[in-house]
Amino acid sequence: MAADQAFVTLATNDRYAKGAMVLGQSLRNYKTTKRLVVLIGPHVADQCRSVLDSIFDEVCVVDVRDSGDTAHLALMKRPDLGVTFTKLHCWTLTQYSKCVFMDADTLVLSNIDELFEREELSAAPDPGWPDCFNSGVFVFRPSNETYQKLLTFSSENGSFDGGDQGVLNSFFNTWATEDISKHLPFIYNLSSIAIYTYLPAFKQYGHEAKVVHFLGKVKPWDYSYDPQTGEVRGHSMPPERHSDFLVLWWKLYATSVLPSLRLAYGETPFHTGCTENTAHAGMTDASAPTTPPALQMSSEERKERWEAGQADYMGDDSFTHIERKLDSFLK
Ligand SMILES: *[C@@H]1O[C@H](CO)[C@@H](O)[C@H](O)[C@H]1NC(C)=O
Ligand SMILES: *[C@@H]1O[C@H](CO)[C@@H](O)[C@H](O)[C@H]1NC(C)=O
Ligand SMILES: CC(=O)N[C@H]1CO[C@H](CO)[C@@H](O)[C@@H]1O
Repeated sequence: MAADQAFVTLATNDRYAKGAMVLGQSLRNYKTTKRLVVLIGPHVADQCRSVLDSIFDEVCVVDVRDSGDTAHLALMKRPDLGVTFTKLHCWTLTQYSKCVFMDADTLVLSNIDELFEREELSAAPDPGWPDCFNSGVFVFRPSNETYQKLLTFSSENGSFDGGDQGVLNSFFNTWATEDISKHLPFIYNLSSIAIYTYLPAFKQYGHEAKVVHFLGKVKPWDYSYDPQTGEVRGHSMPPERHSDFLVLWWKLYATSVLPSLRLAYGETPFHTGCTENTAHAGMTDASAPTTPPALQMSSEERKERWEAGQADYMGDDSFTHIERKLDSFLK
């Protein structure tokens, strides 16, 4: 039974690969009985691939540009949707009857195998627009037919937010109204770090969270970590953003993932993210940001982001949405 069901994630570069490693390790730690699959882009370093190989049952390299099929044609038409097409590739995993997709910027806090009792397409409401689902975690049934339809759909119609969440919400457009069992509970099963912006509710319900989704532009791997003090640092990170979840992510990375990375890289320098090793800390891989992105934005920037579907869920603008969302769920 479990052999034909899988958790699936996606890493298009070495930074997201670290996220996938931590996610995969967290699923293993909570003793999932499902298979673990990671889709990777062609640019992920061999060293990262070998570490992914040790955590996941299957590592699938997806290069839409080389595919020569409908995906390639779709990409020629909509080059802006490159990463989206890579993610849609999860529908081709037809060796599995059912899968749960999880973004590489999520982390599980308990065993969540019960998600496989749900049907396609189950997902949690998006905190910014609750009538849309968040495509960070969703239940789906691999199918070549659905895959082809998704590709045609997105090349014809594009994506209203420029990414996979827009495509998937337009395609599975009855999600909001059709079947409430396809709504994963927001608080319990997809509690994002955004909850921190509504602290009273978080204190009340946060301990029941099963999945943390590190929404927003700044990802856990963009910070740095001091294993000696257990402190997570980021240049523009206000002190209250030192969340327990972020520390949890880094502890898992430093204890379970980093040793394997060090082995894989050997003498080759790489971006560890940890501050104790100054010789390595100064090095960055090609995809690492040279300046840490600022958390504080002007309202102009925030508005632009919001309209581009990249709301800063950790910022001020999220409070009212989340409060409304929580109220509606917790009645
Ligand atoms: C889906 O397509 C792939 C590639 O063409 C093929 O290997 C696989 O057998 C197909 N799956 C099903 C269930 O038809
Ligand atoms: C584009 O969207 C419209 C409206 O949702 C839909 O009817 C149509 O089938 C879509 N196009 C494709 C190629 O799927
Ligand atoms: C506490 C709670 O409501 N947890 C729910 C999380 O989602 C699973 C299924 O995905 C439900 O069975 C749980 O009740």
